[in-house]
Amino acid sequence: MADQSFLDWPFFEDRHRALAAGLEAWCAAHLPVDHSDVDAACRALVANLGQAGWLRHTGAGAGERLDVRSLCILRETLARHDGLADFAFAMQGLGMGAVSLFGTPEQRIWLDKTRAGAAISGFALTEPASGSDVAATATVAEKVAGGYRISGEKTYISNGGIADLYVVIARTGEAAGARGLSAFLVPANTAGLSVVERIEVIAPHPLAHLRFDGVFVPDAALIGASGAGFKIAMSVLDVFRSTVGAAALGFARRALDDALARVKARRIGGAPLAELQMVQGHIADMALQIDASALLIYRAAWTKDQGAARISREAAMAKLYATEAAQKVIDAALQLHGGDGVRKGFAVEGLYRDIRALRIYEGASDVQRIVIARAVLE
Ligand code: COS
Repeated sequence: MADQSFLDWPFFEDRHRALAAGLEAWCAAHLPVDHSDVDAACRALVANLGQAGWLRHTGAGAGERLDVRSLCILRETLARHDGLADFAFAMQGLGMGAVSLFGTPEQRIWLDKTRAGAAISGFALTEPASGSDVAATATVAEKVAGGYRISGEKTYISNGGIADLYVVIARTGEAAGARGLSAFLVPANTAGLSVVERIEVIAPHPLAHLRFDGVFVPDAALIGASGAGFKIAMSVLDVFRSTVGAAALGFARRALDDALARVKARRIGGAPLAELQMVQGHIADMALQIDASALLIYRAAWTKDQGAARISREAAMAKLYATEAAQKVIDAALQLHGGDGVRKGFAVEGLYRDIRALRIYEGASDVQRIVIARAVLE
């Protein structure tokens, strides 16, 4: 059982401790799942997480607010048990983040479905020629009578291929660059929207390249104000970037747990590996990086939950530090496993693949450095 002492920190309320205990019991009974068919596994995970009530936390209906500490506890715990379960959970939040923060009552009806596990969502932001540079978005939403026609390509879209709806960022042209984008809610079965390619990656999950070929959406599909798409996307990322850090933290805690079991059981020269000072040095560094990650993540989450309008700096620090630290922790855990570390069937082998993309998606590490530096220089 991973260290839970962080739940005594002043960032948390009793409801968070109850949430962590309840989810821990659920995870022990239901995870990990079979990953051999990731589409089927993700569909089943969304349905099961929805039925169990955990997906309720991924969205905010009218008069509600996203509780970022709960999101982080949920992601950390799910990731510790099964990376795909964390993915299925997280995407319901990221996909619908714009609706939770800025949606109309009519758009929020979709939230009832995604929060119940009855619909799957995706966030269509990245494009072939604009990943880090959102202001360079080329997908166009042309104003026509009664709505918009969206044309362009989106790539690396998580849940692409299995999603029931996407939030799409497209250029509406109110101004050049960041000030000329808008956000739209687009059901996946809308005419002209197609999956061009399914993308396979080192930690398999549903991922696709999408094409929008004159996709018509009504005026009611516009989320927030026209021209506000960049700020909407950034506000969503402000909330969810700390949760990416939390997922990395969950992976790192699992790696440390497995490394501890290994070095206590495995003997060398007649004594457990754990008695070697060089091994203890690794363990100390791993534990330190885990606690530092947790402090940054829950600082960011708590700050947002206290009502801060923007937590760009705190969220960027949490994501940058926690994802980079988790990579090091997992690498050390793998090393302590010797040959077994790279062998399929050992959790550290999967964690080694699971962690890598977290240093890239929702803002690569160098983007986080830009965000932090700008905030500090201000
Ligand atoms: N919340 C609200 N508003 C924000 C914001 C935030 N977190 N971040 C920026 N803004 C506002 C700025 O205040 C600015 O407003 P004004 O035009 O009124 O001054 C506007 O948005 C443009 O901001 P900025 O000048 O910082 O835009 P840049 O193009 O320089 O943004 C970065 C640069 C790299 C920070 C941005 O493009 C980014 O985060 N990229 C990574 C995207 C990403 O995570 N992609 C992965 C997608 S996987 S889902």
